[in-house]
Amino acid sequence: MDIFEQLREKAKEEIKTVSSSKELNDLKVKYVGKSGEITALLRGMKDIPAEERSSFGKKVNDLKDEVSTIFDEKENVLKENELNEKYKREAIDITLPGKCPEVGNLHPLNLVKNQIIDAFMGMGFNIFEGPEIDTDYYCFQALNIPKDHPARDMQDTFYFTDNILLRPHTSPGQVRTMENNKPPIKILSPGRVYRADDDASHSPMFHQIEGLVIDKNVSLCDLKGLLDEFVRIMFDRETKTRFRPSYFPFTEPSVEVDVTCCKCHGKGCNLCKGTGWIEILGAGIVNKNVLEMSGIDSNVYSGLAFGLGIERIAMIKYGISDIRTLFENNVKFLKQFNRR
Ligand code: FA5
Repeated sequence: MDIFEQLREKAKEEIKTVSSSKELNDLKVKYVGKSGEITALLRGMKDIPAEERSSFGKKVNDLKDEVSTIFDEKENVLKENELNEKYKREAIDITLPGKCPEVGNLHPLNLVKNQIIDAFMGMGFNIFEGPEIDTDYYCFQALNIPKDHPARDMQDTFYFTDNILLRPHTSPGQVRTMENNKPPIKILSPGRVYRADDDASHSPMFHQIEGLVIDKNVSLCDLKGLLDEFVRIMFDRETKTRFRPSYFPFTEPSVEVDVTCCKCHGKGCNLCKGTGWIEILGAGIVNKNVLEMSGIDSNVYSGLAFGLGIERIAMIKYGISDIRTLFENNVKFLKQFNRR
């Protein structure tokens, strides 16, 4: 084999073994670069006899072209392989579900509060929000609970001074509304209330919604019809109500309202402590003393009032057995109430 053939075969063999564009480029420099082995042949032309120089030069150029073509072909193959590898690495499975941004949702207490408000707004109630820090007069005295009355013990209370306290119920809203409005009155007063309570069904801070209707001839019958309809809207048509005689100084007569347990439907279970019933609110016909103290003529007007605990309704509706779960803000718990 002459030098040309030897170089051609050597280059071909080496090109075959190359597996990346970088290696191929290095090899190209080695053969056809400025100081490459084939280019070196041209520099040696001065030693070739003059009559052979032109055919030698042609052979070198032919070899250079041939080897360059092999490099180009190999380069195309390598580029295509590298591109295919890149496509494989970056492949996207478009059938996979997309990543949704996390969206928050309403706290279960707000969900239930809104449902309760919607139910009563549909029956013509308006909203009045009273202050969370209130006076002894509005929290107790104007509600027919004088100083040292034993009924104050039912609501063990947080005081700032002898006269200023965190309201223990939303009933002061009744008084403020009656003082500032003429009958007919139909209001709901939602808000936070505070008591020195703390167990699985009693929280030191909880939420109530007060309802008050003042008009001519308002009776216990109206109260029963109103609350029956509310229970049917909030729970389901199968849920029954039970009115138990009770005592509140600001209503006469007074009742407590129970609903059939949502878990056992009245059979008796751990949630309803075996009774089949769960208490949701206190209510009654507004005491004449309260009407008079607030400037309403009790010979012309009568009224009904009720106060319900939002946590209690949420617990019944969603089968929550410990009230504290509602305030721990465990995200796994809260996500269950996402209504999307
Ligand atoms: C009252 O607070 C009366 N003001 C309700 C009322 C209004 C009666 C108008 C008559 C007329 P009671 O203390 O029972 O009543 O509380 C009402 C509701 O609040 C209860 O049925 C219960 O659902 C809820 N509740 C009471 N204490 C707590 C507590 N510590 N934690 C969570 N919910 C409570």
